[in-house]
Amino acid sequence: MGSGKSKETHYTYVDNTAAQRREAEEREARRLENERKQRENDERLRIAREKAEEERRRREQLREQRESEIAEEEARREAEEQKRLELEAELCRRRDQLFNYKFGDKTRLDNFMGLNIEDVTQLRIGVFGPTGSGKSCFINTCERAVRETDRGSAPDSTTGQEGTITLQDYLPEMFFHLVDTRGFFNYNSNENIEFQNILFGKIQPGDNIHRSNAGESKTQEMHQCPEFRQRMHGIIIVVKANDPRLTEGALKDYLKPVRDVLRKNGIAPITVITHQDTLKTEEDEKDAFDEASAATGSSPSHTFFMWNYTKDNRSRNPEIERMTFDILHYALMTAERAVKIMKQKEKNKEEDEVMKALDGVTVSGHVAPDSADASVEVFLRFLQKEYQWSTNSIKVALSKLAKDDITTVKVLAMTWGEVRQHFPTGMSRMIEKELRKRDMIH
Ligand SMILES: Nc1nc2c(ncn2[C@@H]2O[C@H](COP(=O)(O)OP(=O)(O)OP(=O)(O)O)[C@@H](O)[C@H]2O)c(=O)[nH]1
Ligand SMILES: [Mg+2]
Repeated sequence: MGSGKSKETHYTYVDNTAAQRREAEEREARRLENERKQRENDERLRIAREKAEEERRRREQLREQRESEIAEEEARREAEEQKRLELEAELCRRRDQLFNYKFGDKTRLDNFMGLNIEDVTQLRIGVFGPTGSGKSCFINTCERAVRETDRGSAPDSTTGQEGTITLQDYLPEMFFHLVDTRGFFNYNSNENIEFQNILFGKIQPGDNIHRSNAGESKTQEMHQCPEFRQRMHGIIIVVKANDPRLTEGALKDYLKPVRDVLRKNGIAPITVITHQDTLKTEEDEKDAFDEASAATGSSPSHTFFMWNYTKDNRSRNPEIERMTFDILHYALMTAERAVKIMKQKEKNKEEDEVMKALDGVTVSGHVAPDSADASVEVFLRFLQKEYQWSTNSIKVALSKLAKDDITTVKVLAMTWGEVRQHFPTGMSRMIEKELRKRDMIH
C-alpha cells in the first residue's frame, strides 16, 4: 500500500475432488485386498495348525497303539512262560509220584481189606497191538518221560531190526513195568492163545514169542505155575490212528477175542492211538478216536491220543510227557481195579475150598471142626470164616506148628503158652479167646 503498487493474489481453482475420490477408492480397495489376504492367511494358518494337531494326535494314537501291542505281546509271552513253568512243575510232581508209586495209591488201600495182597510186589502192564502200531516207540516215549532221557531202550522197527519178538519188561526200577510184546498180524486163534499165555504169565520176560509156521513142530515153552506177580495186571492196546483197518471196521472184528478175554478176566484196557501227527482235521481225530475205542472196548475216558517220540520226532516236548503221564495214571488205576477183581476171585475160590473141607468133616460126623480132636488146620479154617484171616497167614502158622508136631486142637491148647508166638498178634488173641470159650485153656 505504501508504495502504491498493489500485489494481487490470484487463486487458481483446481478441482481435486475426483482424484481424492479415486485415491480414497484405491485405498479402500487396498484395505479390502489386504483384509482378504489376511483372512486367507489366517484360514491357511488355521488349516495348517489343525493339520499339525491332527498329525500329532494320529502319531500319539499310533504310539499308544504300538505301546499297547508291545504290552499285549509281553503279557502273552509272560502268560505262556507262566504256563510253561506250571506244566514243568506239574511234570516234575507227576514224575515223582510215579517213582514213589506204591500199590493202592490210585484206588486206596482200604479197598483191598480182607484180600491177600502180600504177593502184589509189582504190577505188569502189557502193551499189545497190531504189528507196527508203535508199541515199542510208546514204551520208549514212556521211558524218556519218566527218566528224563533223550532216548528209550526198547528196539523199535526204525532201528532196521525186525519188529519185537521177545517178551520184555521195561522200567525195572519202578513198581510197575511195561511189557513189550510181539505185534499181532491178523489175530487168529494161535495169536489169541499166545495173548492169554502172556496174560497169565505162562510166557515170561526174556522168552521168545514163538509163532509156528505150517509144518513146524517147535512149540512155545511155557511156565506152568506162574506167581501172581508174574502175570499181567493191566493192558494197554496200541493202535495206529491212520490204520486203514480202523476205518474199514476190520480191527473191531479182529479184536473181538481180545475184548472177550479181557472182559472175562476183569481187565479194562487202556487204548493208545499213536501217529496222532498224521491226522489232518478235527473230524479225522474224532473218527479215529471213536473207531479205536469201539475196536478195543476201552471207554472214551480210557482212550488217548499219542504222538510218540521216534527218530523223526526226537526233541523233548512237555505236551507228549503230559499225555504219557495221563496214560500211565489210568493204566495203574485200571491195574489196581483188576487186581482187586482177581484177588476177590482167588478169595472166593479159597473160601469155597474151606467150605467144602469143613462140609466134608461135619458130614463125615467124625469130629466137630472146633472140638479137641479136630485137626488144627480144620479149626483155623473154621475160625477163618468168622475172623477173615488171610489164607496165607494160616498157611505160615500151620507150617510152623507142623515143625513142632502140633496137629490137633488138643495139643495146640496144651502147648498154647509156647506156640502162640507162631501167630500174628491179632490172630493169637482171637485163638486164645476161642480156646478159652471152649474151656480148653484157663
Ligand atoms: N509219525 C509217527 N510215527 C510213529 C509213531 N509211533 C511209531 N511210529 C513209527 O512206526 C513204526 C513202527 O514203530 P514200532 O514202535 O517199532 O512198532 P511196534 O508196534 O513195536 O512194531 P512190532 O514190534 O513189529 O509189532 C516206526 O517206524 C516208528 O518210527 C507216531 O506216533 N507217529
Ligand atoms: Mg515192537
